Amino acid sequence: MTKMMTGAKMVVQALMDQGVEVVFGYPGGAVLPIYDEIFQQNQIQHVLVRHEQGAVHAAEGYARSTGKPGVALVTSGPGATNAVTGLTDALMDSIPIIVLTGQVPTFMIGTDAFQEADTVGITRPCTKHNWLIKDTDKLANTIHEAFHVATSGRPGPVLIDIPKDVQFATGTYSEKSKRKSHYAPQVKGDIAMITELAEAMATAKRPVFYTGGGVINSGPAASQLLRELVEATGFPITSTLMGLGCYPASGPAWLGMLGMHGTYEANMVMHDCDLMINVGARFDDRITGRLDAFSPKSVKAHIDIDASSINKVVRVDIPILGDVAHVLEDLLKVWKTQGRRTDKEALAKWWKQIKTWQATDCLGFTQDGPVIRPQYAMSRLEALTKGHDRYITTEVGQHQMWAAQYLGFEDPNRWMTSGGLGTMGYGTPASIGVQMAHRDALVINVAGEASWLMNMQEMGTAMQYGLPVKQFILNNERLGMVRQWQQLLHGERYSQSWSQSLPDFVKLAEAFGAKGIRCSDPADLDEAIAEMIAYDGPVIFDCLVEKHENCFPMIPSGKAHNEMLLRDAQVKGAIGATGAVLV
Ligand SMILES: Cc1cc2nc3c(=O)[nH]c(=O)nc-3n(C[C@H](O)[C@H](O)[C@H](O)COP(=O)(O)OP(=O)(O)OC[C@H]3O[C@@H](n4cnc5c(N)ncnc54)[C@H](O)[C@@H]3O)c2cc1C
Ligand SMILES: Cc1ncc(C[n+]2csc(CCOP(=O)(O)OP(=O)(O)O)c2C)c(N)n1
Repeated sequence: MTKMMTGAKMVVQALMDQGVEVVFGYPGGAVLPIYDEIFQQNQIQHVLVRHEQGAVHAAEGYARSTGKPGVALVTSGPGATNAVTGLTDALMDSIPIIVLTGQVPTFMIGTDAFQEADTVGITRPCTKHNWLIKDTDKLANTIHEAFHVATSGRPGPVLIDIPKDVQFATGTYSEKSKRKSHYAPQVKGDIAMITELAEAMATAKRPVFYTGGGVINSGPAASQLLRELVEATGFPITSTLMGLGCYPASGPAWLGMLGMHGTYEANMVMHDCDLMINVGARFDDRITGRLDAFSPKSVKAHIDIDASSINKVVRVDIPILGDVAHVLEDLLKVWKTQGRRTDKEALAKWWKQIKTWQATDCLGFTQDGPVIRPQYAMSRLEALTKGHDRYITTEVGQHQMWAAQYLGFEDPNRWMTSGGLGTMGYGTPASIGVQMAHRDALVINVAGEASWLMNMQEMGTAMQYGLPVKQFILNNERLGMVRQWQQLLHGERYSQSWSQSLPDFVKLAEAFGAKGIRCSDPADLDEAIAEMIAYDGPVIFDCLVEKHENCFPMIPSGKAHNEMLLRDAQVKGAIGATGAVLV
C-alpha cells in the first residue's frame, strides 16, 4: 500500500520508523513545516536546545552513551552553519549522528535568499555523506539510507538538507523495510590474516594490545570479546582516550591510557614491544609522537573497519579489514581451536619489566597545602561516584586529561569526550544528550571554566527538561592547557591564557534555577561532592583548584615515547634551555 503524505510528515514518520525517541533541535523559518508535524505527535520527544552547536553535541552524547544514532534538527543558514563544529567533531570521533537542516525552497536556491547557505557544500568535508533533497518522493528513502550510512562501517555524521517546498509538497512514503542500499562495508576479516596474527601472538615475547574507539563503536560484544582475548593471552592492554572502558580499569592487564598524557608504563610498553596489536585505533599523532621513533622494534597488526585508516599514518605488517567484534570472534576461535599458547616464559619476563615501569607511579601525587590539587579533586570524584550508575562527559583541556587519568572506566559507552577535534564547549550539551538517554543515571561533565563558558547557555535546556546534570568545573582561572604549553614550550610567555573576568558560578547556577556549590578547601571536598550527588537537579560545582598545576606525564609534541616528562622537577632546564627532554 502506498502512503501519500507531505515531506514534513515524512520526516517525522521516517524518524519513527527508525525508532528515534529523541530529537535535539532549534526551529526557524525553513523547518517550520517539520516543527508543525512534531507538534502534532507524541512519540518522538523534541529537546529545544539553546544553540545549534548544542543540538549536535547533545546528539553525539546520546549516540555515544547508547550505541544508537543521535538526531539533530536545525534551520537553514545560521542554523546549519552553527551545526558545523558538531558535525566536524562527530566526523573526527566516528560518532553516528543524523542532522536534518531546513533549506530555502528549491526554486530560490542560488538567489541569495533569506537565510540561504550552501549547506551541502559547507558540510561536504565534515560529514560522512550528505544529501540535498529536491524531490519529496525521494525524501523518506534518503532518510532511511542516511541512518544506514551513519551507523554502518566506520560510523559518522550525515546531513540531509530539505528545502521548504519539498517539506510542503506531497509524495509517496517508502518504508524502512523497502530500502535497498549499495553501501555494505566489509565486517568479516580475512581469515588468513587473522591466522597470521594468531601465529605472531604465539611467538611474541613483548606483546601489547593497543585499543581504541573502534572497540566502542563495534558495540558491547567487542568489549566482551576483547576481555576474553586478554584473559586468554595474558597480554598487557592499553587504550586511547577514545577507547577508555573497552577494558576495565580495574582489570589485571590494564596499563592505563597511552599517548601524550598517557601513563609511563603504557608508553614504554608501546615503545619497547615486539608485537603491537592495534584494535580499532588510528595511530593518532597524540599516540605516535615522533613518527620515525614510534615503536621501532615491533611487528604491527591493525584491525580496522575503514580501509583508508590502514597504512594511513603507520605502515603495518598484518592489516585486517573488518569490524572489531567479528574479527576478535574469529581470532579467538583460531586461537582456541588451533590450541595456540603464548610464550609464557617471555611473557613473565615482559610483565616483570612492566612492573618496574609501573613502580614509577607516574600518576602519584600528594595533596598537601590548603589549595585543592586537580588530581585530588578527580581522585575524590572517582572514589565518591564509583558505585553509581555513572556517565562522564568532559570539556577540553587539562581537566579532560586528569579525568582520563584518574577516573576509572569499567564499561564501554560511559565516557564521552571530544578527542579528535578537541572541541571546547562539547561537554555540557553532551551531558544533556546522555542524561536524556539515561534519566536516572549520575551524569557528570568534568569541565574547565573556560570551556564551560563556551556552551553554558545549555543549562537552560537542562532546567527546561529537568535533567539533573552535574557540571563539575575544575576552576583554575586559566586556559590551563594553553598556559601549560606556554610555560613548557614558549618561554613562559603567557599570551592571552588568563581569563581576567569570570562569572560567579554559584550565582550563575542560581540565575538558571540550578544549584551552585563552591569548594576551595580540600577538607571540605568530600562533603561538597556528596551534596552535589545528592541534589536532585542540575548543579554547577565550582571547584577552585591550584592555578598553575601542570598535567603530567606529557610527551611534548613531536617527541618520542621514551622522551616523556614525568613531573615538574624535570621540566626545569629539560625543555626550553636545551630542547632535550629527559625521562
Ligand atoms: C587536549 C587533548 C589531549 C589528548 N591527549 C591524548 C592522549 O594523551 N592519549 C590519547 O589516546 N588521546 C589523546 N587525545 C585524543 C586524540 O586526539 C585522538 O582523538 C585519539 O587518540 C584517537 O583515538 P583512537 O585512535 O582510538 O581513534 P578514534 O578516533 O576513536 O577512531 C577509531 C578507529 O577505529 C576504526 N573503527 C571504527 N569503528 C570500527 C569498528 N566497528 N571496527 C573496527 N574499526 C573501527 C575507525 O576507522 C578508526 O580508525 C587528546 C585529545 C585532546 C583534545
Ligand atoms: C573551541 C576551541 N577553541 C580553542 C581551543 C584550544 N584550547 C585547548 S585547551 C584550551 C584551554 C581550556 O581551558 P579550560 O577549559 O579552562 O580547561 P583547563 O585546561 O584549564 O583544564 C584551549 C583554549 C579548543 N580546544 N577549542
